[in-house]
Amino acid sequence: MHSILKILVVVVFSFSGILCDDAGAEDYQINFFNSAFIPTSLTIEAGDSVTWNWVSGSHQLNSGFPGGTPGTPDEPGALFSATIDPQNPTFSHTFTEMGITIGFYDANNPAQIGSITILDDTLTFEVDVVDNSYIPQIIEIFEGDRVRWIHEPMEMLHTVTSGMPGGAPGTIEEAGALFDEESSDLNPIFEYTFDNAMELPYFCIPHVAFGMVGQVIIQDRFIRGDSDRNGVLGIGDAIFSLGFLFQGAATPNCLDALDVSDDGQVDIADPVSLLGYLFSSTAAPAAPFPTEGPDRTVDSLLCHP
Ligand SMILES: [Cu+2]
Repeated sequence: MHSILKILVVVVFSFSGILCDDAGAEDYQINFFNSAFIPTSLTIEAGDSVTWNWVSGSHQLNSGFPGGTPGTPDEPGALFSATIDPQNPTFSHTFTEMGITIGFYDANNPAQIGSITILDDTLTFEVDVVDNSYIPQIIEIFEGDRVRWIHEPMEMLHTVTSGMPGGAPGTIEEAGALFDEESSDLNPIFEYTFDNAMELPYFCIPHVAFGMVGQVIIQDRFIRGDSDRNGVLGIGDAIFSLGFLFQGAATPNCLDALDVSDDGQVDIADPVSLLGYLFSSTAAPAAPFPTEGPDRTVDSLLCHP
């Protein structure tokens, strides 16, 4: 630990001036006039925040809608409630929900309604079933993503069967444990959503002997910079990274989380940027940050649980 702290001190002083600024999360502004919000609706990503700014009038900002269903995000004030007036001129909220629209309104003037739509950050990946192969044969996705297998027209009958022949019963390798679907002109599209991180082999029952196998690598969603995977960013993450880089600690399962700069490699610049963010208010880590999410930058780093 002693030598790691020395490295820390050296890197903070040597590099803290040269950090670039590509922030992950955005802050959107809504201005609160006497009887209008501008803008009235926004589309944002999870982890972004929205700030309401007082311009005129006196307002009671509530999340939800007037009369919204109790127990849902539509319930008045379920997510936030704030007075916006000259004494309380701004209010900010960071949205971590995903794939939903959240309403807001002025309880002093309930006709004044707005909404924030938070995009879903999942994707659908396509695999072609063609020429006795799955193309691409290996795909790397994140929890929550979908894979769509598309049967090439006129191609002979195949299957998309999870696991492997003789795979251990009761495990994901057991043949057909998760899915066993015909891929044919009659059933040309099969789609599956992967909710859990794992490395899943799959195969074609008629053609496995000819090498018709594939693999889906489902990665864990993560927070960039959270090297030790405890859910929060702190000096421990920088120490963890330096331990891996310079002290021979075992290779972490989620190397992606260590790549603070998202340049596809883990190097000294990563703990340096993290320390800069923590102690010098320099740029925040690239997405996914500050909430867990997928890394859509194509690189060789993976995030396993
Ligand atoms: Cu086949």
